Order: sequence, then C-alpha cells, then structure tokens
Amino acid sequence: MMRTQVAIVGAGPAGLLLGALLGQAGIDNVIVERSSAAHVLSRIRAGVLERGTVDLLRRVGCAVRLDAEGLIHEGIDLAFDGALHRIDLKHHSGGRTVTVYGQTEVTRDLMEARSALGQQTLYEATDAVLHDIGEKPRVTFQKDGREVELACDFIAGCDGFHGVSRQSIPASALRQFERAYPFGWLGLLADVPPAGDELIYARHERGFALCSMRSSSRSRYYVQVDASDRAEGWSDDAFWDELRRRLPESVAGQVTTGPSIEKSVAALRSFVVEPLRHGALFLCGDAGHIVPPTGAKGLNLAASDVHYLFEGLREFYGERSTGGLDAYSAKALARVWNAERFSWWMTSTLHRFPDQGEFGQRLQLAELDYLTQSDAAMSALAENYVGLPL
Ligand code: FAS
Ligand code: PHB
Repeated sequence: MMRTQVAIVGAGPAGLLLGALLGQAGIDNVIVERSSAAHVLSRIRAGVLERGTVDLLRRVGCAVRLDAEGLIHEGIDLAFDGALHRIDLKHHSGGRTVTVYGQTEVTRDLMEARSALGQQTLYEATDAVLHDIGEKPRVTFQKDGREVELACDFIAGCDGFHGVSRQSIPASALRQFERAYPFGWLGLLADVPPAGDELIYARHERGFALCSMRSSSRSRYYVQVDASDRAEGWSDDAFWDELRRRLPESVAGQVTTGPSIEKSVAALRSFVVEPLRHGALFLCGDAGHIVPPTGAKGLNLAASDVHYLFEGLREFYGERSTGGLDAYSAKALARVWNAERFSWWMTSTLHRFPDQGEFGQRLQLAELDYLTQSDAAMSALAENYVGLPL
C-alpha cells in the first residue's frame, strides 16, 4: 500500500497547482491522473489569467515562461451595433491588468516543475475509487494492469466536472445548482496573427463571437453555436465567414484566416455544488463548479480554490489547527458565486437567446449602451474581469 499526506485526484491546473504549493511547503502529495500527460496537454481551454493566479504561479516558481511570453492586457473591447467600445480595465480597476497565457502552457509549466522536483504524478491511473472519505481515506486505482491502494490524510478532488470525486459524496449530503445555456462555443486555434491587440467580445444578432489569442502569431477565436453543433460540422472556411459576419467591418477586415490547428465545441453551463467538502474530501475547480467561459473565470476559480485549500492544509500540518480546512467550503463558495454571477451576466448580455424576443434584444443593447457610458458600470465590469483580490 502506498501512503501520502494529501492524495490529489486530477492533474489539470487545480491538481498541479495544489501539488506545487504542498510540495513547496514540505507536505507530501501524490497526483492520480487517469489520462496521459500528452492528453492533458492536448486540451485547448482557458486563455486569461487574473493577477492572483499569476502570483500563485510565481510563488511556486512557474512564472519564468509566463513572464517572458505572457501578454499583459490593460483593456478589452466590446463590439456591438457595428462599433468597438474599449473598456480600460487598468483605469477602472485601480491599476490591475490580466495576462493572456494559455492554460495549456500553465499546465506544461506546472508539469515540468513537478517532474523536476521528483514529485509523484501517476498518469494513466484509471478507475479511481475513493474509499472511507469520512475518516481514514484511501484511493484505489488501476495502474500498469494492477490495483494500487493509496492511503492518505486528505483527498483533493481536482478531477473536473466529469471526475469521480464529486460523485463519491452521498447525494443526500450535496445541493446542486445548475443553469444550462441553449448554445455552445465553437473554438478554433490557428497560427495567424490576432485581429487586434486586445480581446474583442462581440454581441451580434447572429450570435456571440470572441477574438482572443495565445501570442502575437497564434490566435484563438470562438463563435456561439447551437448546443447540438459538432466541430466536424464546421469547415474552416465556414468558421471564418461566420466569425467575420459577427464582427464590426473595421475588425472583420483585420482577421487573418488560416488552417485550424484545433477546433472544438464547449458546452456552456453554470453549475455549483455545495458544500465543497465532505469529511476528508475537498473539491477544487471544475470538480465543484463550472462557469460559462465568457467571463474567463474557470481556470482562475480553480486557482483561488487551491489557494484557500492549501492555506487550510498548511495550517493543519503546521499547527494542527483545522480552522482553515473547516472554513474552506464557505470561503471558496463566496468567491465562486460572485464569479458565477459575473459569468452569467456577461453571457446573458452578449449571447443570442432563441426565446429572448425583440424586447430581450433591446434590453441587451440598453445594457451595453449604459455599460460603455458609465464609469460606475465599467468599474464593476473591470474589477470582476481582472479578478477581486484573493
Ligand atoms: P480540469 O478538467 O482541467 O482537470 C481535471 C483533470 O482530472 C483532468 O486532467 C482529467 O483527466 C482528470 N480526471 C478526470 N476524472 C478523473 C478520474 N476519475 N481519475 C483521475 N483523474 C481524473 N475556462 C476559461 O477560463 N476560459 C475558457 O475558454 C475555457 N474553455 C473551456 C473549454 C472546455 C471544453 C472545458 C471543459 C473547460 C473550459 N474552461 C475554460 C474551463 C477550464 O479552463 C477549467 O476551468 C479548468 O480546466 C479547471 O481546471 P481543473 O479544475 O483542474 O479541471
Ligand atoms: C481564450 O483565449 O480561450 C478565452 C479568453 C477569454 C474568455 C474565454 C476564452 O472569456
């Protein structure tokens, strides 16, 4: 039987960042990941990091490439009614900015740092089962054709929305809150220069579009599609045509097209489970909550959960006090629900809803008109987008 202090299920950003913080504090931990490292890195997801997330990565020594390649952004653009409206995030948030740096690169940096420190990540460890999560927790899983048992003091469920951790908690002990959206995002990655220097969030009667990037030579674009759409149903040309239809002419003319490196459809949902703790099991990141990516909060919420859980674990192992662990769920959920509200608001204001009618469309335009003319409204957007202090 293997033994560790903290068993982490999942080697996505949440699991890897928690493992890095624990390792730095001398708290033994093992990550159990069902996929290969290559598969984890193949998933193209988030692109915008809050300052708090960057600070945590720097703290664990994973900001060298981030500092060299990450793009500091001081504003975003909203496109509606054929025009661009810049939101000066830095001015309206008291000087804070965001960093554009892909989740894939964050994951790669954390993986490489973990491996260099000789910390244990068991990839392709399948069929994980969480046992006795109340008292003496254990995780069993299949690795190289045999069953392995990992005893621990605590389990961090960092295994995403479809993971095993949340499902290991008795349904009677949980409350779930969910809102599904009648559409998804078709994302395309291409090695072409971005359409602009900053992100452009576009509201159009044909649907939402987002112009993002990974570097000055690699762009990430999204268009709202029906929830039933599949990436295979969209040719690159069809994507580029639809994207440009949804952008102001001044922007559409700046879009450089090229062959897609990756194309995928992400479902959009708002989801929270309460509480985020059951006995010795703590849920972090997508395992506990999901936000529509419109507010660029998903990855950043994973980081803030990890921050709160790590502080609780450090207090426990340092002072044998459980105060931080006992407060984890309430503290993490307070930030989660604020991000849920913000992400729902951004999504509701910028997307086309099949049943919204002309009145609903006018309300969206009125919201955007007010937003782009009110310092108070732009400050509210800015402080949420750049991320409230941890
Ligand atoms: P993750 O899902 O990243 O990682 C969970 C890990 O656990 C995975 O490696 C998985 O293989 C592993 N796992 C699952 N079940 C397991 C089991 N039973 N045993 C062992 N391991 C298991 N956020 C944004 O901010 N912007 C975006 O544009 C954006 N786009 C997204 C697109 C998609 C398709 C998805 C699904 C999410 C997107 N997100 C986006 C949100 C995303 O970035 C998440 O918030 C982020 O990955 C959360 O990180 P983790 O909580 O670590 O979960
Ligand atoms: C991305 O670059 O993938 C991205 C950026 C901002 C978002 C969502 C996704 O709100």
